[in-house]
Amino acid sequence: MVTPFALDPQQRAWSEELRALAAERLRPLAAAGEPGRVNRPLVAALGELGLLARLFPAGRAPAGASEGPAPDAVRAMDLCLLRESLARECTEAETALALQGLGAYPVVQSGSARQRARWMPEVVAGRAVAAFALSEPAAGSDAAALELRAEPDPGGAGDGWRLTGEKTWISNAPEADVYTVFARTGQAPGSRGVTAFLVPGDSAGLSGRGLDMLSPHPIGTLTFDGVPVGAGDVLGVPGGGFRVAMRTLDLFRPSVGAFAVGMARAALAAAVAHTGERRAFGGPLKDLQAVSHQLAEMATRTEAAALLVYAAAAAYDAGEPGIAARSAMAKLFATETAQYVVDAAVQLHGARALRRGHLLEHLYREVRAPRIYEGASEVQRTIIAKELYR
Ligand code: COS
Repeated sequence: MVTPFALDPQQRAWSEELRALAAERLRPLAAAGEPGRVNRPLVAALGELGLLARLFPAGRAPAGASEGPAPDAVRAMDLCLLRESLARECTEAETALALQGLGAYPVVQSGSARQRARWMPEVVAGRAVAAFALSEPAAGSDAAALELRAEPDPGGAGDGWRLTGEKTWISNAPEADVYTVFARTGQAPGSRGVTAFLVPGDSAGLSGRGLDMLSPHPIGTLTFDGVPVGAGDVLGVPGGGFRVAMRTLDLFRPSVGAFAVGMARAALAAAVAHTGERRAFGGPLKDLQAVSHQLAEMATRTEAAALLVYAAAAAYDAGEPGIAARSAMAKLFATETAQYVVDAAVQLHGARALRRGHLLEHLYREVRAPRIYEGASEVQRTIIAKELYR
């Protein structure tokens, strides 16, 4: 029997298929990649295997999407199952897929037919690499404080701007082919004065450099030195950029939770295998109650995190109210849980888990950043608390 709290048989079968693809086809490509650089063969494989097409089923939004949400353009549950399943076998593939999604979803959600036609087929094929550029040196958690200036372009056709300023901690920068960039147009304060633009990576005046971060994928800064953009590059409407960003994060936050659940499941499976085999004090480790209770706690919290993620994704797909808070809860709980589970799995393995190249050494590095990006745990609590008083 399938209950509302379980994946259905097709979803389970698809998850298994994805894991097999990740282990057999994507892991070798990930292993051949250069740390800190975009792995283009990996992104291309995500296209060739049809995984990006599953993420963006139409490659474009339904008619009218530029005025409002396009709920069937991206299925949150599909996004979550993709991310969880890939993460169990190959976090690099997971992240490459997620960044294509995060960078290009604003085009599906708020882009014009021309913008979608220009970029989505390339993104879906894995030929164009996308990125989401919101954070700045002085605007991380407080996204509405962003300062990148979009000033009317006196030399332009009359409907253009020039972008001047800096973005930082941008995944896939400076190598992406197209960026969703949030800039300040006009004098309106805070979130009201923000506009989203689509900026090609080879735009005049745009440069960047990589940052040496705890991350296998590239993260960098972008410097905008009078980068020209026109009315046709606006995503949505001028002044509507903050909503574009927040609605994108509403979709992606549960899926960050799904990434975390995938890592937690991988760590738990490793810990179960190890404690079943490793002998100490006259028997397998699992026979020690301190060990078995630890495994039980890890399994219980992972299951709870998965259920919260699936519930938030299902609510998103059903168009239910209160999505911002449910999204925030899923991300908060799952990322904090994964940190706990991976750390506990390391402890159960002892020194061998810290050897460079061990699965848990890899997961221990990978599990930290999701508690910070797309809104730190503290930001998620702020969003949840705000909803309580709405
Ligand atoms: N969907 C649609 N609109 C939303 C929204 C959402 N989920 N959340 C906020 N908005 C709208 C609000 O309705 C409000 O609109 P009005 O001015 O018309 O009333 C506007 O956006 C501002 O909202 P709010 O006052 O809540 O904004 P704050 O400046 O208080 O910021 C947080 C809210 C903290 C939630 C936001 O800054 C944030 O998400 N920070 C983290 C940023 C982040 O995740 N960065 C990671 C980058 S990607 S790695």
